[in-house]
Amino acid sequence: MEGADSDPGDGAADSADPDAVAVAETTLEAVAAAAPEIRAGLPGRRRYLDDENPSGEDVLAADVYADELLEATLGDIDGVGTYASEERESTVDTGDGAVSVAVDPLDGSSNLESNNPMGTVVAIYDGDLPASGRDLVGAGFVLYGPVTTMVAGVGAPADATIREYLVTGEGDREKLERIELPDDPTVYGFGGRVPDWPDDFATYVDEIEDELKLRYGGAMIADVSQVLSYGGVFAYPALESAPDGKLRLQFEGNPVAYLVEGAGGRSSDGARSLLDVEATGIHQRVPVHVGNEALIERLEAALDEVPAR
Ligand code: P6P
Repeated sequence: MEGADSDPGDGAADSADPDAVAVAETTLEAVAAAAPEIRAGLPGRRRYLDDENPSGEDVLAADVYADELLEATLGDIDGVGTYASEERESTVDTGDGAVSVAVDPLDGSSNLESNNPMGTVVAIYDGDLPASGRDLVGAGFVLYGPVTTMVAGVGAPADATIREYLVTGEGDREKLERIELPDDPTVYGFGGRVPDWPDDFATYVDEIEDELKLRYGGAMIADVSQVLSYGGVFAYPALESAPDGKLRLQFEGNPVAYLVEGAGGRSSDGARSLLDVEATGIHQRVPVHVGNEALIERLEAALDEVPAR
């Protein structure tokens, strides 16, 4: 199994508790180890259950399967004291560890029906939940695409080196490239419906849509993977019908902000880094915008007054 993500030469995670960083590394290894089993369980679990998750979304058999597998796997890790999931109303006490893991077991699971990419997102916080993104000591996502990959980093947000790994059939990680956002952005992808976008966001879209190619696939981590590969911007913005947007801070916003900022980009709720958004609940929603710094700066300039969060 491979060593820590933060290369000593890249400013190893010395501003986070080394014990918590070690737990983060173990957690990411465990998620990679579970990935082949999650992927193998998808074909037979494409049916919807007569159930909703705490965010009121329909639940697939695959969501429950991945959630239960991850709780069993991650809850056993020494140092992990709390397991939280998008699929569960409240946190699960898994022991006396100081680290909390927050997972979106299958981000974009509605893509199972159309056989489009989806993934598993994990955020590893040093402390109790809900937590600020500044308390992250690691984050990553597994992308179930044509091949299974993981994008991950460990350490405090400012210290993390973000890398891609190939996840082998045995659940090992083969280190690939360090990820740095390309300077010249190429793609954009925005959630919601045009009539539901506030005027200020629609103005921003008008401004950039002739410069970039539309890439939106309905699974945040697949769309963020496009941004990490080609440069650009992904957003699930505030909507007229949902002023806090759709995505959850603890399970989606914070980890992708950690990864994109670690890759040299920026994140924003419309006014500030997602990592600086106050944590008020484990299922709190937040508008998510991540990508190249210049595109995020133009977004923040285009938006009218954004409420303090
Ligand atoms: P919509 C998946 O359900 C998810 O939480 C994110 O992965 C994705 O970005 C978004 O919702 C897609 O939402 O409204 O386009 O189906």
